[in-house]
Amino acid sequence: MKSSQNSNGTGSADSSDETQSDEPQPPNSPYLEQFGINAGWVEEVHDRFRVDARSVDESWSEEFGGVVEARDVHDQIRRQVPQSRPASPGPITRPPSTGPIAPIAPAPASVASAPQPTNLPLPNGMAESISGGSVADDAMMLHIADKHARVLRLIHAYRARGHRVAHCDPLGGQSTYFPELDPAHYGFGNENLEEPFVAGDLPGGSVQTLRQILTRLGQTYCGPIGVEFTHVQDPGRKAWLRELMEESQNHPNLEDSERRRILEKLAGAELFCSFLATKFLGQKRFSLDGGESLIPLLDHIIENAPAFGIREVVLGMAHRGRLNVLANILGKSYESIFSEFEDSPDVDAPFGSGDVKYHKGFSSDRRVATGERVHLTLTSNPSHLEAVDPVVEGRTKAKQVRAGDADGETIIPVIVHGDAAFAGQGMVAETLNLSQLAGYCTGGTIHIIVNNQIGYTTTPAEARSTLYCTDVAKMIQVPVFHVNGDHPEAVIHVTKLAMAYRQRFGDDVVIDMVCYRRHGHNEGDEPAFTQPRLYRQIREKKPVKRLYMEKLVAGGRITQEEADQIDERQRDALKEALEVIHSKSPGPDEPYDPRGPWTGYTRVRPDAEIETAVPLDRLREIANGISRVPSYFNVHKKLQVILDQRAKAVSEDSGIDWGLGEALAYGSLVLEGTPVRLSGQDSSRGTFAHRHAVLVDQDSGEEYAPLDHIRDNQARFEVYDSLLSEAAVLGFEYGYSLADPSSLVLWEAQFGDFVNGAQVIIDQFITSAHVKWGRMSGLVMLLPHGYEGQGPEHSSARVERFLQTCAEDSLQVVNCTSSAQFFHVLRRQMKRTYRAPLIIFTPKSLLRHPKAASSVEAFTDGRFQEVIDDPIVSAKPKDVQRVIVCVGKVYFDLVEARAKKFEGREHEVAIVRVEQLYPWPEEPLTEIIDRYRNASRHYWCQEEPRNMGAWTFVRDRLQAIVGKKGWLRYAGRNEAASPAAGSPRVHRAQLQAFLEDVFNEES
Ligand SMILES: Cc1ncc(C[n+]2csc(CCOP(=O)(O)OP(=O)(O)O)c2C)c(N)n1
Ligand SMILES: [Mg+2]
Repeated sequence: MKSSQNSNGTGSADSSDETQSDEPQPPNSPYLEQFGINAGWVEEVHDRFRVDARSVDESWSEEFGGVVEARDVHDQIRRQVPQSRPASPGPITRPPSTGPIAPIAPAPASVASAPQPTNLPLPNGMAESISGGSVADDAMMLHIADKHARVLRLIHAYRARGHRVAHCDPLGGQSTYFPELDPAHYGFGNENLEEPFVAGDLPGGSVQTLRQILTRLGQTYCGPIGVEFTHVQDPGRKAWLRELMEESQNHPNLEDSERRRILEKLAGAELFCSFLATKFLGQKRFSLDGGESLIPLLDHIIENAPAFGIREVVLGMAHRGRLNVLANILGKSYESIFSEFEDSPDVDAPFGSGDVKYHKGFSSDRRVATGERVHLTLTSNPSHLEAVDPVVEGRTKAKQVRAGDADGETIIPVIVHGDAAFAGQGMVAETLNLSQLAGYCTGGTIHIIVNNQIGYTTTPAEARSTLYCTDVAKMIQVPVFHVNGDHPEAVIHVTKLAMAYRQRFGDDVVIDMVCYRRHGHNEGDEPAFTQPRLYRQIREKKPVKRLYMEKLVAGGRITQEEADQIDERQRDALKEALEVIHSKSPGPDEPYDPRGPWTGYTRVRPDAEIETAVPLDRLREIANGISRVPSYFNVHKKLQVILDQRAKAVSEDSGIDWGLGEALAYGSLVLEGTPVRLSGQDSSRGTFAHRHAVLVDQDSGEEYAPLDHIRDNQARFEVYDSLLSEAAVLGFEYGYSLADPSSLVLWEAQFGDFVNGAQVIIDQFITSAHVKWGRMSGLVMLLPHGYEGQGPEHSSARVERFLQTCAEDSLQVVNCTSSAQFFHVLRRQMKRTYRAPLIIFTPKSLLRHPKAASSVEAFTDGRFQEVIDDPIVSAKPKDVQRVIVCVGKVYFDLVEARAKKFEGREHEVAIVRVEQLYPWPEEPLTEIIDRYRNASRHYWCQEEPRNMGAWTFVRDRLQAIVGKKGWLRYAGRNEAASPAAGSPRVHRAQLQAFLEDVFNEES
């Protein structure tokens, strides 16, 4: 039902107008008396009546006083006040003395001239028609109700819009006037300040003077803290936060010991910045100067973590202040950090090319003041801003799952962002969107924006279309605290609120710490080139530590000597560390010894192949298990047929297709104690309706995953249909794999073509994290790939791009041609202690191709074959004239074409499948090629265009194997700009053309 406060047509769910949202509004409907709770509905009828009198039942016409009189009734009622009311004195500028209230500047002309309360009497008969009482009493009653209602609107306006004039900007850039916060906007002036009003749910009494009301509201919502929270739809969350803030008036009330700690942390932050600046002049360090309050903020989270039951914090952050955080929060030794400035890394470190100092991760155990320990992990991250966000989330999730922390109460993610990046990067929205989804929820992330009001040289006006850099976060219904970074106590206060909120409600929270950047983007930049006026102002600003220290000294909280001692201690520690590094070279700061869950895993690829076969009775148990549902469960009829076929395929050995092969792999792993987690768009059913890992009861809609119910004491099987994102979901799964090497973690693209939407995660993490940061991952990517005439966006998973990054054992890249091969490679991924990401180009049409199905024996006896020799010709290798080495489903096209073109002479052509492209299977391939010693023609055949697929990767490697036997020829599509033709006819013609080529006896 539409309520009176929403007569403009916007629903309460619309957060675009928060003053009109779901807060209780004063009852100002003219129909309230007569129609009680139906007043809103009557108003709705009235609204329709006003637009078109014929659209409502005739009986209403009289009620609404006829067409013409009805039109303005609502407005008139609102404007009526009794004769005795004094004329409005106009807007007040600032209520006197009792303390700061909202900084209310004189109203602009438009507001001053807005309709003010007038002294008009009610028109004859109006009051009677409403209440049936006497004119004078009713008019008075309405006047009083209206006045109180206006105060309640004012109160709500402060809650919703107080942040618009809050003093959040240390550079003083915030507005000083916002019309809805001006008492004059509601018809109040100085003469009303001492009048008592109904204060609704505002703490301080149900009746308060306007001055008291304004004072509390101003202090709560318009000081150094501005809060956006009325967009949160849940009344419970909103009320909880509102009470906490209004009771305390958002005043920190800290103990002296807390104040001293803040000062120490600020001193540590500031001295670290200035020390690096003087000792390592001109080197990039992305200093925190201007945003030093980040350090006491993070310190507060960690120090207070145990009190909230938190024992581990997983951090992610970009360049700004990272070194400072490493030193002052994670406790990375100054020596280690300085040694990186001296560029004296340990050249014998067991992993590759490394990374710059402000990207490296670190972890430590920190003992807090109470003696309890908090484990801290700062995730390594690339320059690519915000790309680390989903990685932090996935990593946290895995840690939570391993620890049995279902609600995310003991292990929490904290991500520090830049203002420009938070507003600009789509990854932020994608990651926020994961936050409440089953399978991805981490119980709430504390987001901290180091809002220095600039991004490189870009100002906020250029960097975003939104009011705040944090506006994107409002989409997930979470509070946003804007706070002035020059007020460290206020920063700590919002941190307390944010932590408490996160722990209580399991939601994300955002702290927008508004500060400034004292230097250029990096220390070599001259900021005045682009922001001369801003930097003139910044140059004159006192650093936050100085401001705070002066405040504490002036308030008698600390003596000047004590303050100096704090500085001195920090300075000495820094100096000492520098001396140590000059006298001895420190070792690598993050030893590459696999620790914790990684103990026993290795990045050194084993030479020996591992057994991955599974005994027949185990296969039967799995096949029966996945075909079984609880007796009450009503499976779709067609699916029941598929389930029955699956059980039979194993018991009768009638061919195990792709979907079943995959299920057998997962089933065997969970029975062996290895958890399986698969996520991707529509992955539970499978894009191609081949997986059916989750069944849906046709009556109740209940879901059931048979793979999770094969046996009582099995490991978890989880499959999640993800949000429609590639980058964040892949980043999440990669992060998950970082913290859990003993689970099979898979991400599936809907079509492999969409994988380039996640390119940054692939390039910056999956393929290179090992050599940059020494991080292992056993993530599996399933990328449907294959040329089937479905056009340029449903054909190619961009094989070439993965192969281009293959070096130093960065990846394993496979393209299997049978269900058993798929089964074995999935099992191999977990059965070895070797961990490297596995890219699998998965099929589409082959999913149901009888030739891609495998016999039971291939599961009970086999293992993954990196290369598959031709089963037809291998008995008579000497007869082979032509060797075609291929990859993927084109193998089946080649076999078919050979049967036609070399009918009766098939044994003259060997078709060899490379199932693993990287690591390149040189040895088995050499053995096979050498066996066909009489062959004079050697081809590489692929279905992708020549400039794509594996050709450029394979050419030199395969030619080296073919050697003097001849030159390697290419058979495949011609070079192309787009991966595949749009027309199925062209697609077929291209296929025919290269099949002609490869079997052409003249060539
Ligand atoms: C995805 C991406 N695009 C561009 C850059 C280059 N870049 C580095 S820092 C920066 C500005 C970041 O501004 P902000 O997020 O406000 O952080 P600040 O440096 O101000 O702390 C840019 C554009 C990058 N690192 N990543
Ligand atoms: Mg910035």
